[in-house]
Amino acid sequence: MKTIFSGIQPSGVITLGNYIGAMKQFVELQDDYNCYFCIVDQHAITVPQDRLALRKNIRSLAAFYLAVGIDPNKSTLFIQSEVPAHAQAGWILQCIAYIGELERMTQFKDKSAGKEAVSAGLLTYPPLMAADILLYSTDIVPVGEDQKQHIELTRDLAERFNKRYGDIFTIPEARIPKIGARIMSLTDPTKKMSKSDPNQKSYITLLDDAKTIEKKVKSAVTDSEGVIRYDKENKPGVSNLLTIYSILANEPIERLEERYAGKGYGEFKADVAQVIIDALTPIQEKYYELMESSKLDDILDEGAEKANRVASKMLKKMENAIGLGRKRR
Ligand code: ATP
Ligand code: LTN
Repeated sequence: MKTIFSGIQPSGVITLGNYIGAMKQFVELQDDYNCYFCIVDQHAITVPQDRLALRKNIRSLAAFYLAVGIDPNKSTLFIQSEVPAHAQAGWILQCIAYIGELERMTQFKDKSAGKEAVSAGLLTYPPLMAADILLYSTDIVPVGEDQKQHIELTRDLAERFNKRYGDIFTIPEARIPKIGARIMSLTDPTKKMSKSDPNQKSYITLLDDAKTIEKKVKSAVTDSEGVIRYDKENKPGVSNLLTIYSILANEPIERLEERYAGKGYGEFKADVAQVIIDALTPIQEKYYELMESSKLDDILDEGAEKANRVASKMLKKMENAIGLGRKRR
């Protein structure tokens, strides 16, 4: 069975973008692959985080993974900081990476732009991500479009390491959904929907109630043409709403275009909101149930134990290949 690894940062409440671009695929893949899903809390602290909010978001993300359908009997769910091999392997891979290639990462450029103080961790974020992936001999990494460049760098680092020290790492591949790989912001449909956007109207969280969803979709930026058709270049707002509708209702975009021919944005937006509400209601019910049970901790304990077993073995291999520490007697 091939291995899958993916991670999500506990940097805020999960958005519809995270769900459509990443989590929805995870659920579909877990029957056919050996899956590891990680709460990457060490990545989250590359930008400032409030201590209490971080703790809450970690627990909440674990509950979301399960509420959307990750089955702990099929997949390993764990918290990155509970498996020390990630930071240790991350350090080694930092020493394989070049500063120039890290400075070229668009996520680094976006997140550091205009900031007075930028943490060194924001720059060295991708070698830690490479460690996450390579420790488990991962074949496939399901992610949204924005992470493609990081996976390419992971491949480069793995190949460089293998060439220098011997064939240890499996070279992973990104798996990016054909549609929905980049859900856009509702207030600026030329930017991706992001949970750390300061404007809450720009994203829908998986915990938004029906009224909030209706309001946010109603005020979503579109255009003045008044025609419902998919045209990403010229009609990014309408195209984004069509994408969301199509994925959540499992209907092709062309069929939606036909159904809404001659109809106005008001009616279309009301239906988009309803489709989102219908998709999120059952997830929310399961989420609240999980947050109140102790099941969550048992699952995370078991996940960390399994991940530790696999990751520490690979770390040892890396250290031996490089010549770190002592040879075991
Ligand atoms: P942040 O804004 O804090 O950087 P984020 O919302 O971009 O976070 P991540 O934790 O970085 O979310 O990403 C988790 C997964 O969700 C990744 O696979 C990422 O590619 C995917 N993802 C994030 N935003 C979107 C989006 N707007 N559309 C599709 N996929 C997305
Ligand atoms: N960088 C990713 C989160 C992430 C990840 C990973 C994704 C950290 N480690 C390993 C896939 C595999 C993000 O910002 N979405």
